[in-house]
Amino acid sequence: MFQLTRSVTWQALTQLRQQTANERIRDYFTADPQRFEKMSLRVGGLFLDYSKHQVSESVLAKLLELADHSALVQRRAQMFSGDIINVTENRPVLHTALRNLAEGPLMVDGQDVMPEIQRTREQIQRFSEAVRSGEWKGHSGKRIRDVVNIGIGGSDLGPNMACRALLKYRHPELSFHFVSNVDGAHIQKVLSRLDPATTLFIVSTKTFSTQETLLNAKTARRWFLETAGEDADVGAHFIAASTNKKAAMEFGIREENIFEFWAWVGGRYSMWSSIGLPIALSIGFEGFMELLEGAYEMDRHFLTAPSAENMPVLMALIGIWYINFVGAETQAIVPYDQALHQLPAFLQQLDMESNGKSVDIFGHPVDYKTGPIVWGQTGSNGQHAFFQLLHQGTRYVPIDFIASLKPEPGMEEHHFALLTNMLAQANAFMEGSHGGEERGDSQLDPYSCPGNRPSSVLLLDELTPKNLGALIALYEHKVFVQGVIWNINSFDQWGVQLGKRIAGEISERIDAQSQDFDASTQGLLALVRGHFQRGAADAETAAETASAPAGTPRRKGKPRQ
Ligand code: G6Q
Repeated sequence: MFQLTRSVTWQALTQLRQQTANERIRDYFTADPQRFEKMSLRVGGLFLDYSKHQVSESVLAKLLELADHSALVQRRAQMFSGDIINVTENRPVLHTALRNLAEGPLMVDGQDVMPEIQRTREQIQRFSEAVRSGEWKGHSGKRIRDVVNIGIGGSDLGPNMACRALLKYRHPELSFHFVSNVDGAHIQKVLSRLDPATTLFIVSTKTFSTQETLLNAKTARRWFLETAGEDADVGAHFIAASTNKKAAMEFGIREENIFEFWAWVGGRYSMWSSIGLPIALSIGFEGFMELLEGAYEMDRHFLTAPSAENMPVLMALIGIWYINFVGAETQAIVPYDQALHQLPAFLQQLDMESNGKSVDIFGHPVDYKTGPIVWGQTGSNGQHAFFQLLHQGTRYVPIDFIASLKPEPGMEEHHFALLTNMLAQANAFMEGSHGGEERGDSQLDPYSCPGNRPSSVLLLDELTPKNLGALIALYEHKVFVQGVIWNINSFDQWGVQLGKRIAGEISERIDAQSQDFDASTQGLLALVRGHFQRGAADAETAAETASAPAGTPRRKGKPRQ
């Protein structure tokens, strides 16, 4: 059986790491004045500079060999053509079909999926145009002014991030709100500002069974019925994006207002589907199509460019270098663009849910690190906060800086400051500083920043729907390539499913006082129970147990009543 870590290329990369560990990135530039030209590339409106990495030419060549020896070409072709690559869920993975703008059929299981994708696109177009023009009326004849997306995880983060990123393209008479958390404070705060007669709720849930979303949707419907309409009016204010038509109809949503999508669209890859409806409502259907077009262009690039010139492949390989050979645990995403402030959260889910796996596609445990911890915040804010650790701390954190070049009219001075701050940081992370040198003391000291810390700079010509589409598709494919090289399934999420199941079981059994749970969970449940059904008695008992010294035996037999 093939073992990645025993492969010749992997071993060679391990050795290369030992040989190059003390090399300084800035010396690569001295040795090769062409490094920036060689290690940067453009795809459409995106420009990537990957020259400030601790990656020498020989390391890069070996990383490319790793990609060549992987199943990348085969698995990429399989993904785009609808083969079942999500093996644990027995599904194809076809978010790329949602933005396929080519003519011709795409056969999955003997069926062309393009006509139904096209039908849903047309439904999104008709509906978004009706709402935006005011033709779609609420129950009392007023036009819609507020749109509330109720969804969580993959049914929230994509449209949420994109609507915020593209805020400047938003319809001036529509406002958008995203409710995800089951904490009632979230929906309460949103509802408190709304007029039910002019509000449209989109219940976004692939399965129509996610507890948080259903509870928020019920609360919204109750609020609507208490403050405005009757049961018969619900249809004018509630629509759904879901694969589960039956459950959506049982909720009271009219069949014609259920926007379909398919099991082969993973939640975190679903903003290109009906889950992207808030985007179409906000920026218009044409803008939504531009978003798809940007992603489609990135798909074509990913499919056709040789690995050495392939943006997602290069980003994936550099990530693998840091994760598997340098030992970095995390990857920072730092957009120098306030409109992209939700991007780190979106990419965190995309990457960590996809590649947070520890068995390979055959179910065997892997003996190498997989997906990194992805985190981040906008610059320049981060400079005044967590950047300190990145400059002087003991961790090694590769950074993706992301910005758009074009300033907003009237904001040139701000934009110039924003971009120069970002470039200054990328430079400072590489160069470092030697406080001691400045004070005539060559020793490393508390004033010194060691430098040699790597970053990529990703520049968008402008933050347009098209460039955003390309940017998101770029990261989707980066994650995919890493998953292929690690030989893991990037498209299931059994950890998320476990959370959903256990939450259901715990809430079902809160009354039954089941002993199926561990002592800690039972003790804590007793505290919770005390606040809901039967007063404080159980809580007190639980608190006694909780405060008992370690080693105090717990009562056996029937759980406490
Ligand atoms: C995404 C995950 C997860 C999912 C949510 C919401 O890939 O599967 O984040 O999107 O749990 O699920 P529903 O859309 O089914 O409500």
